[in-house]
Amino acid sequence: MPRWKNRPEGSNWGDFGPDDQIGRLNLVTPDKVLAAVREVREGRSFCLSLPLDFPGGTAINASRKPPEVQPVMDQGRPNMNFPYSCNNPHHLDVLCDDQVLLTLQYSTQWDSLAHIGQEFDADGDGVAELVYYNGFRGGTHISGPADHQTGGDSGAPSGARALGIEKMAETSVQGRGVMIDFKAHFGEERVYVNYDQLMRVLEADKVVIEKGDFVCFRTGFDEMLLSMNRQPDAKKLRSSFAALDGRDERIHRWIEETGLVALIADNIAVEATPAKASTADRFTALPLHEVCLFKLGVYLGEFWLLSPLADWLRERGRSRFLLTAPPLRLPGAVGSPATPVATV
Ligand code: UVW
Repeated sequence: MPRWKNRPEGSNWGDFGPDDQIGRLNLVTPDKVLAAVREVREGRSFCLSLPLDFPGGTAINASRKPPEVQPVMDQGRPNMNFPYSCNNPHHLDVLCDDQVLLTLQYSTQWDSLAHIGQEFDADGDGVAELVYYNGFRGGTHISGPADHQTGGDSGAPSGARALGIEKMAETSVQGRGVMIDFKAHFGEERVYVNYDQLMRVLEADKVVIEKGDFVCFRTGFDEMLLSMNRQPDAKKLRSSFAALDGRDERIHRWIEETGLVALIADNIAVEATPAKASTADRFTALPLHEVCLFKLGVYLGEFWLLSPLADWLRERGRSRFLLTAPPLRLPGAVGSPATPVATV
């Protein structure tokens, strides 16, 4: 049985196959990787991850907590600076072994295609289901301990049995990155960047986006966040910097038509949040998340450290680089920290 009869307007469900779980990553062909490798001219690399304990605290998002690193316990003893001689006087080794309680989308991260779905009538029976990219279902494929519609327990373990972040990791996530430098054009001003403004930036900087590209937006948010040194002023951060206007339908069409694989930004959500008001009775709070994750299988990268790379590229009149950015191959997770590398 197909999982859906109705596909959302403007979506590509089924175009990569009825059971596709990787979306636009299908477009990163060997030729695309070779084209990306040809962007490497100086052999210099940039780490595109913040320290994973940034932003710091919970001011940016009350439900996402900073990582807690703890020692692994062995028979009640913490495995930090543990001399093996405690167990065997002949041994010289000293052991450190740790574990972490990690909110996977706290800091530099990827959203998997299981991160945001929608109440949508995919089976055409007149009743909306909880549905994700390519018709995978909440409850059946992606589950959590609570059934929020009935208010009861679901009895199911938490996790994504389809569309999980491991599917992304299995592709290696390597290809051509392209930098779009909003900071250079808009400074620190809070701007909801619409399609016309985006096109003007691309034209001014001679940036060309092609099918299979990973598209990065440097806004300047990363520099301000780092300067706040783990005590973020959320109000100031949220009222500064340019970000994409997720309600602009011409931006939706641009994402659809370019064939880009991912939108990546140094800010909280790639798109400007809160999104502009909608007049519809029911509408998405995160319109670019809807277009990208739910409709098109386009990935979102957030809280990346982009400014040092963007400055370096701009000084040399360049915008393209080799990007290597696998998430954790953690089965069932819906997001993941990343330590992306740009090579130029
Ligand atoms: C939400 O905040 C719901 O998502 P994201 O972290 O992808 O912006």
